[in-house]
Amino acid sequence: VVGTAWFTVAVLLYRDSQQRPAGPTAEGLHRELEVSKTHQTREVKDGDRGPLIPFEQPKNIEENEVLLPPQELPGELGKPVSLPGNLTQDVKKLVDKGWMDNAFNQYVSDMISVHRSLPDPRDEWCKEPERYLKQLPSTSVIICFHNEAWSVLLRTVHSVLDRSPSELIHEVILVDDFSDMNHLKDQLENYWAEEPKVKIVRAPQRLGLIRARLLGYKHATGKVLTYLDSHCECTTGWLEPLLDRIARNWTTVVCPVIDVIDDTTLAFIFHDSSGVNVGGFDWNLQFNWHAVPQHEKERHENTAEPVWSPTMAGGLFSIDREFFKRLGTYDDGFDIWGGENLELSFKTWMCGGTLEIVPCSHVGHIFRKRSPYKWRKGVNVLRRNSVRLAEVWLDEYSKYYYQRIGNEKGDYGDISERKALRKNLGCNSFKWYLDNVYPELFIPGDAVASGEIRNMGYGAKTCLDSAARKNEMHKPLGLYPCHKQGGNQFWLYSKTGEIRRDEACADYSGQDVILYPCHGSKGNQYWNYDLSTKLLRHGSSGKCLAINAAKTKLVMEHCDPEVEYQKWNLENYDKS
Ligand code: LR7
Ligand code: MN
Repeated sequence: VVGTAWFTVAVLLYRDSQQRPAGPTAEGLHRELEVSKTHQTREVKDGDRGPLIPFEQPKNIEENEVLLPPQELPGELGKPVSLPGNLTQDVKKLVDKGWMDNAFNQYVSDMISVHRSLPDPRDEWCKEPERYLKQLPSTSVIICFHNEAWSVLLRTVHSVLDRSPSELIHEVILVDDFSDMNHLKDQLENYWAEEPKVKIVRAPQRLGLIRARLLGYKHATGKVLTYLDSHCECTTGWLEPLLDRIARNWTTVVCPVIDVIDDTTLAFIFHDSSGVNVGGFDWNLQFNWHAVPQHEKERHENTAEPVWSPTMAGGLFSIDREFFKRLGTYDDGFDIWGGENLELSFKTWMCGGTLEIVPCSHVGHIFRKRSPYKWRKGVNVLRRNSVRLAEVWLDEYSKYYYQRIGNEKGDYGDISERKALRKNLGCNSFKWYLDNVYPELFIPGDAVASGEIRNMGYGAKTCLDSAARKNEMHKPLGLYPCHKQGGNQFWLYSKTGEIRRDEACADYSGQDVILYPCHGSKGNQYWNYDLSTKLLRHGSSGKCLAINAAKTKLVMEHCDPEVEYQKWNLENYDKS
């Protein structure tokens, strides 16, 4: 499941790169030049730059100062940094170790200033002086880490201190979740010894990110709490638009736009506000991104205005401390990673709050392709968290998640306190949430059949099988021996004749039967199932779905109700 989770993150990334324009525009470049003018000199501190690949320092400058021309320092203005091809063996080893320890290019990060400049990604709309309230509450910034790289952690903290009005930063709380890397011990304390705003809290044992955040919460005294991952970079003006929303309404929970910091080059890839996405989820209880839906677009005159989002990604958000408390903070039965983002999203909406993404606020995050740290052995942590989530918040809809995990709930501990919390808060139902906040979501109960789709030929042991994730779109739909575990063999046959899971639909246009994003207009995604013949006849081609004799491949054939390998059994087919 660790693999699954990481896979999903990679998929999210892929999806992002598909939906959002990449790289700065001409206007962006113009803004960059303006930024560089304001960053001509800067003090150099310990840890500012890794010593590994030194660059030429200009001569004749005052001690402790570097003349910028920022574009000549590696990574300034968020530019990509690449290593030369002719690295020595020793350097190569260091580069590999950096990747091993962190699942991103630590070596390259170490070359970049922990105060590096970034372009200002804001829309002009965001910069109008009257945009934000004059009196904003101050925030505790809580950053949890388990074994974070030195330069990356420092850059996160400096980006907060360097790019926020000082009076709005009540404190920065670094929660060390029982790291064992040496640089996170005395070296970290010494580094921040003279910065009164930065406090370090140490977990007595490995808590996992959710309980680590709760430990930060216990120490925090600011009016607002702002959570960040430990590998982020805040951009100019990131904080005011977040605090402004909370100042206007204490039950509003806000997220910045999460820009991508490339895991290889550390390039900061920002997105303009017209490309903003909102959060959703699928019935595997995995978070995903969506374009802003039409009904939400219609509420706005400008794309930079805050948008309502059904869910949050999880790591980067601000919330009023009292509101967080009222919502019962997080479920402290959640371990290590996952599910807490949906828990907080659902209860924010269901219990009287609003969740928004604020396009004027941009924070970068290093997206990784795998989890670099240890998870618990012998428990499926993510599933356990998700079952707790489903039991407490999903009402009768929890069954759709359980179908996806073969109805194997496992031991999920005691949830009575969490149920009592929900009851005492008098929260709305999950149905209310789906109807009012996330009407776009496909509800499996609206399907005619749900479960495996089994071919009747060659002993009737073969099922449709695909992970059906974003990066499998346009690839052939697979086959595998039926296993009765849900997962990649769980399909829905919709009222409109789609064979689908989440947003992937079986699609045939004359070549292979592939997965394709569901488009809802029948055509190549329309399959007519005849319960008496058990044939699945394709709409636009009139051919029938079948398997080859090796049971390795789907084929489309002239329909023949006499052959077994054209017949299919759809689980839980609703005959009414
Ligand atoms: O045991 C742990 N203890 C920790 O303190 C495990 C992790 N952590 C720290 C870790 O060092 C990091 O700072 O917790 C933070 C989050 O862990 P990541 O970076 O491994 O998580 P992620 O970025 O892959 O995952 C996203 O989903 C998580 C679900 O539990 C959390 O909500 C993360 O905060 C969240 N990250 C984001 O929302 C950033 C954008 C990603 C997207 C989409
Ligand atoms: Mn992260």
